[in-house]
Amino acid sequence: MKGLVLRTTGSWYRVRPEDGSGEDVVDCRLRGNYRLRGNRQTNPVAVGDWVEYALQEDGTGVIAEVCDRRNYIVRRATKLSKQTHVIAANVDRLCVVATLAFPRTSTGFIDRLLVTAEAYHIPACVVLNKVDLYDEGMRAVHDDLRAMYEAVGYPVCGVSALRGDGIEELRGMMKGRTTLFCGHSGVGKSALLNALVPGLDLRVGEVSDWSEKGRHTTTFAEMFDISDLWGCGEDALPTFLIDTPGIKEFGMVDFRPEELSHFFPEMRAVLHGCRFANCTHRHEPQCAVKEAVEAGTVSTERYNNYLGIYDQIVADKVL
Ligand SMILES: Nc1nc2c(ncn2[C@@H]2O[C@H](COP(=O)(O)OP(=O)(O)O)[C@@H](O)[C@H]2O)c(=O)[nH]1
Ligand SMILES: [Mg+2]
Ligand SMILES: [Zn+2]
Repeated sequence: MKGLVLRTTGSWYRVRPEDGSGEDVVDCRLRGNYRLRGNRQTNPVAVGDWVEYALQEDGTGVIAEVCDRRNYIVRRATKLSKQTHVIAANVDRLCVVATLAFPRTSTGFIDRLLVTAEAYHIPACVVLNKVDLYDEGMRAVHDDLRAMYEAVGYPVCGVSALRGDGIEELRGMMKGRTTLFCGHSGVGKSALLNALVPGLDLRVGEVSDWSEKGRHTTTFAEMFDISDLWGCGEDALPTFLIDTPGIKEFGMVDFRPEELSHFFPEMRAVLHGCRFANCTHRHEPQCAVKEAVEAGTVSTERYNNYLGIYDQIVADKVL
């Protein structure tokens, strides 16, 4: 039988049968001799995967096979590990949830997620939550960030899960798609999903950065079918949201330093103009990217984040 993985918790996978409706789910395990495809991945099955499973007498299932993925997105399993963790599979959009209030998200973190989304060909957007907490200074920073990311082509949405600002707009952006929500713990991902989906009732503010300190908690993402927000039964528009636990640092994997600038769309647009084909856009003469930074068409902030990520990738390769 075929089904969709809605949740993974350690060795159990919650699967919804392809022809199942509403609350039908089967808790599955992996077949005992299941082979990891490439042994670098810590999780062979991720939320969003379609799987083939067999139903057991006790009502649980055994997953025999993971169907081909349309796409997926990965991060480093732990800080210095070479292993990768698949965050989710078969998604239409990555929604980077950030906030300028507490805990303030750096553009460095946002850009690591955006670069990864580019590398895996997943469209991305940025949601800035907690606008209800803004003072004038934060409002100004918000407007600058919005201008910066929109100029690159990423939709930006200012919202308040608490007060309701921007929720209707965000709902419109989710419609008919599978959207993956990623961001630091505490930025309000769960609160946002609750605001988007009446009755969802996710726990808010439960996982604090403090309790996770020093240990790497297993990542349990969860996918919600919210198709019924836009019609009923057969007519409902297939719409899914994926909530993820907070990511402290987003570890990128498998990037080569020389290809990094291709994942900054505004740099990709000009880098054919560099004098050297293998230009790294750091210290080379006649670099079209550096010229674009000076002309203001590539923002200094994004360029600095490029340099930071570049150095980090190089350092990781040496390890
Ligand atoms: N003021 C304000 N607080 C919010 C907002 N959204 C979430 N919070 C608070 O931020 C904390 C973390 O929210 P949560 O949804 O658990 O964050 P998550 O870790 O990203 O899922 C909770 O105490 C929420 O009440 C918002 O829009 N405004
Ligand atoms: Mg949460
Ligand atoms: Zn260059």
